[in-house]
Amino acid sequence: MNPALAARRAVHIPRFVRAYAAEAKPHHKILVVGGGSGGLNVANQLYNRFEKEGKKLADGDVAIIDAAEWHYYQPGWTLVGAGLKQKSQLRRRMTELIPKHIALVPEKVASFAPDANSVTLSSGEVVTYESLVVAAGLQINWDNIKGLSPALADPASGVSSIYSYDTCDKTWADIEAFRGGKAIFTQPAGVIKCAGAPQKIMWMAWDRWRRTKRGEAADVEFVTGMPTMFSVKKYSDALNALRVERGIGGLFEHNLVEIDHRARVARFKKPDGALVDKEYTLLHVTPQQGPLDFIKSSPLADGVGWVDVDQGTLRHKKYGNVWSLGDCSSLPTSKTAAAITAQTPVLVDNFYRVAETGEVGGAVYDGYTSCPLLTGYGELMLAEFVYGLKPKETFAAQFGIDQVTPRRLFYHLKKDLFPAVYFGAMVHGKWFGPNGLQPPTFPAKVEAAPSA
Ligand code: UQ1
Repeated sequence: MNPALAARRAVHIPRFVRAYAAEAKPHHKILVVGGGSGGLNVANQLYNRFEKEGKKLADGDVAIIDAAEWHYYQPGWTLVGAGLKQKSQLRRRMTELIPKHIALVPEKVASFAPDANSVTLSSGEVVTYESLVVAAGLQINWDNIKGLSPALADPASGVSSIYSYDTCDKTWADIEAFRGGKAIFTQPAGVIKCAGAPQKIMWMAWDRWRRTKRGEAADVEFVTGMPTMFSVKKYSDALNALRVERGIGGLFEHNLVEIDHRARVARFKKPDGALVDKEYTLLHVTPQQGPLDFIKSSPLADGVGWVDVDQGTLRHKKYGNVWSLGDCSSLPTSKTAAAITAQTPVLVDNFYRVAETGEVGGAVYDGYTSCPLLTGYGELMLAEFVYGLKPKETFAAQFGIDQVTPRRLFYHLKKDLFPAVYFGAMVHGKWFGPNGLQPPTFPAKVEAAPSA
């Protein structure tokens, strides 16, 4: 046996602890709140940037606060719901993902005190910082839908959701158990992460039933609190045409508010307050989502509860040493891991230039985000867009391929490439979305527009 492995065995240290983080201290130069996609990506890219510039930080100068035992690849939960992956493949222990030069504070944040450059942990301890990056994600409000929790807990209810680790495999079990009847897929009114996921799982279920000769018996309906299939018109129109072509019902501006899982009735609310009850055999629920309470109640929040940052620089509008990205931020774009691949390098560049010169540079986030819309087994429509809901398609730009047409190549990006590059590179700060492994470069300063 190799000596390192023997030593580990001797003291019963499991393999995942090999990269165990630097020591947590009462003060860190850079404090990152959240060890999800945004937090891990930004903590590593910040460390790597200072090192590359010859200003290597000491072990523990960068710390991540996160109490979670597991880190989840959430974009994979749709694949679990569609029977394409095992959920246990898509998570890692947090300690396994944090490199030894970054500290892990395995606690929850209770409150922020940006005027004192500190956060208070739920243990009561206070941690101070020079700079703070908030990448805490969002909150799923399961209890906003009356009867949802007991419906999810009952294995025979036919009610499931791909929006949690605990319930995403129930979705696949329900799809497989379905023999016919009414199948309803819901999307709430308001902001959610990955706004395409509520219909992706519907397209997969529809295709699965069709391929297994259950299509005729399935009456499928998409019931959404939103006015259209998708926010970007180009993709929305194509998805709506697909819905009609496939004989799938569409009910818009109907927001799920209550489930009676014994009677198998779902209740929806219309904008005018009218209630509509619908019977179902299978119900896939996308829960309501919003800002985390500890952010909402903090001085960092905007009027809604998101961390109030500049949409171009990602710097906090009031506190110059505070930054934010990902789901918890106020950035007016769709909340996805793909968005984080574009946000992180901009944040890091501006952060570094502020540290060096006191001012942000020329890095400006254009709102890039992407939604790989599974439309069936072996096909995917790759929506990519920027602020203003304008398409910005990587493959259209490079190869002249219109991404509104579902393709097998895109399907394999989502199913095979993205999960691999996520754990192989992105969590280490080494994946740059459409740029691949190549970090984008930014001008030191935005060129002033030439005067007329
Ligand atoms: C991406 O980089 C990424 O991260 C791993 C995803 O995973 C969730 C994505 O969905 C997308 C679309 C990207 C962007 C990358 C390319 C090559 C378009």
